[in-house]
This record gives sequence, C-alpha cells and structure tokens, in this order.
Amino acid sequence: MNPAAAASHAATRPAQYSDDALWAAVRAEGNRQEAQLELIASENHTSREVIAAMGTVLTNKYAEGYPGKRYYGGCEHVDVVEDIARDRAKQLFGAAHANVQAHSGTQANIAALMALLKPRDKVLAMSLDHGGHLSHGHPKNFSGVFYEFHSYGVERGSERLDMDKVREQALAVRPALIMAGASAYSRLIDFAAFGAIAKEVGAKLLVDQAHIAGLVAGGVHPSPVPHADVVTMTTHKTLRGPRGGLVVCNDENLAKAINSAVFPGGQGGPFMHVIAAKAVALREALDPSFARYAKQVVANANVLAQTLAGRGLRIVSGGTDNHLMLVDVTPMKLTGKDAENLLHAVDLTCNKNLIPYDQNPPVKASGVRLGTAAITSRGLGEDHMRLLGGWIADVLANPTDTSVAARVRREVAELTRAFPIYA
Ligand code: DSN
Repeated sequence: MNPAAAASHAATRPAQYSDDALWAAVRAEGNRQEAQLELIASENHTSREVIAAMGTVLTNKYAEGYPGKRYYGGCEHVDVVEDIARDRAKQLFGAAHANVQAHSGTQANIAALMALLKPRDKVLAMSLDHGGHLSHGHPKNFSGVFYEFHSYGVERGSERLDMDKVREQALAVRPALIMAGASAYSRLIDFAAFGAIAKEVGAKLLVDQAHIAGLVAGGVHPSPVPHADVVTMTTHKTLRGPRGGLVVCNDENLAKAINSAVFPGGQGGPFMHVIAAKAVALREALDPSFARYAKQVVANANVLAQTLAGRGLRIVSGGTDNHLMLVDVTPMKLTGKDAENLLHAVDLTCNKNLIPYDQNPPVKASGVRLGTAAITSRGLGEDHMRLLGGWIADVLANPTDTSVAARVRREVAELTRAFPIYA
C-alpha cells in the first residue's frame, strides 16, 4: 500500500483495529516525564539499556522453574540471563542466595511470608498510617487476610521509631515474624536493633527494603542483610531498574523455601525480559558511579528538606536521612490533596500522604511525600534543590495567585529542558 493509501486506510479504520491512540499515549507519557519534575518517592528514570532489555524476544519464553531445572524446553539462553541476574544481586547485596523472579515487591512479600510462616501466625510490622506498606498487614491485603498482624509506629513527639518501644511491643505480642521497612519513613532504620529484638523474642526478621534498596546498594544506608532472615525489595525505586521484585537471604533452607514460594507458590512463568532488565540495572548499581548517585540522592533530599523548613513548611521528624521526606502542609492551611494538586499544576509531581497521627483521612491527608531519586537521575544537584524548594514554598504559600503559578511553571519548564532524561 502506498503511503497516501495507508494514511487514508488508517483514518477510516475503526479505533479498535489500530494502536495509534495507544502509541500516542506512550509518546505523551514520555513527554510528560520530560516536562515534569518527578518527586514521587517510589519512582525513578531507568537507563535506556534497562528499557531496551524489556523490549526483547525474551518476553516470548516460558521458563517455569529455575536455571537448570525448568518445566519447558529451550531455556538454555534464558538460564544464562537468570544466572547473571542472580549473581549480580548476590554480589550487590552481599547475600548467599537471590530470587529474581518476583513480579513486584508485594509478590516478593507474599513469597517471604509463605516461606517464613504458617497461616494465622502473628506478625509485628510498621503501621501503614505511620509509613508502612499495604503488604505489611492491611486488612484487605493478602497479608492481613492470612496472618494476624500487629503494628508498631513512630513516637508522637520525635516522629521516629523508638526501638525500646518496638522491643516492648515484640515482648507483649510474641510474633513469629517481625517486619521492618517502610514506604514513607525518612530516617535510618536500625536493622541491627530489629535483629536483636527478633532474636530475643524468638521471631524471624523480614526486611522489606523496597524504598531504600538503591541507597543500601550505594552504601548510604546500612544494609539489613547481616541482620535479617529474608530481605525483599523492589527493583524500580531507588535501585533504578525495571518494575519488579527481588528477594535475598543467606540461609540455604530458607532460599529453597523462598524459591518454592515464588514458584509454584505465588507465580507461574517468570518474566524473562524483566529479569534481563533487572540484570542490566544490577550491573549499573555495581558500578562505582551508582554509589555517587546514591550519595547525591540523599544530599539532595537533605537540602530540599532544609529549604522547605526555612520557608515555613514542617518536615516530619525534622528532616531526612534518606531519599524522601514527609512535608506537613498544614502550616499553609492546606491539605495534602490541595498541595498535590497545586504542585501538579506547575509540573511538579508528588503524592499526598498521611503524616503520623494525621487528623485528616487518607483521601485528603495533611502532607505530601517528596523524593529525590528521579530528579537526581536526571542530573539535578543541591543548587537545584534550593530553587525547587523555593518554588514549592512559593506555590503552597500563594495557592490562589495565578501569577506565582505561571512563573514557577515557566521556571520548571526551563529546568526540565536543561536536564532532559533521555537526551
Ligand atoms: N506504592 C509504593 C510507594 O509509592 O511507596 C509502594 O509500593
């Protein structure tokens, strides 16, 4: 068909037979990512190589089982891919065993709970309202449905975990498992203290390091691996890989239990194209440049938090040790939902978030969660954080002033053009 005939054919083709709208949406999403500053603490911008690995023929292959022990023929090449990914994960996190098949962080947690517990066993984990995660015992999540969860939280004044209080709770609850790890906690987590408490009460320790995996890999957060029985994580947050999960541990029997809980316990065929992309990301994280990146992520978060605090916003717990901060926007007489919308209107993307002991319901919330992993990936440094903090404060302090919003939006556009993600 000549180009003119093809165009006329495409124009008359019913939408369900065409992917034009789909590819237009993919391009639009790429443009959105380039044009906005991504402050959602759980997101990042992967390398082109990571994206390329996902778009390969590996997606065509069924490979149920593990390298050398598959239920399908023709796995000789995907075996190599999975072995490379596992070896890199072990090297990066200093662990004896790795499972790279979990499709997501929640799938990784399903596998870990299945491997470590019997149904209805007691678990002590961080409260979702204080920064925990749905898969750490929310009543509608599999975790809360199949196990008896109890929760610990941060202290009212310090808004930090007090390990003496966690210990008291562990002694009272006597859980079979303690879970550590959070999705909205900005302070270092004392994994050694968690390990000691677990040992004292005869519990296993599961650390979900989803948010901080890249910081652990880069050496700017202490590793949980020496203290935990099992460590789960996602590969797409600070670790800057494809969307997916990963599990590491040191005990051989536990490794066997985890493998069997991932497949056939909770999943069927592994996503070999995603495992290839995980291998690429893990190689990138082993490079010395990744440690510099992780250090910059934390330095940026610190400067952003200080800048916002200097402009009258309240930073939960008074600051941050990692890639994220919770910003209490009530000093500006706003809800978290208002703040999220005001910032989105000037091309700053973030999410509303409960703050500890929040008076607002989750749909409104009193805070926003800001993270620096993605904006650091596109090359922003501490001076940019001072600018960014100023813009955020300008917008939140003047919510009805359209001239402030227009000026900030223009300045954000200039900065995003100067720092393209995929130049
Ligand atoms: N939804 C992720 C986050 O934003 O932290 C956790 O899975």
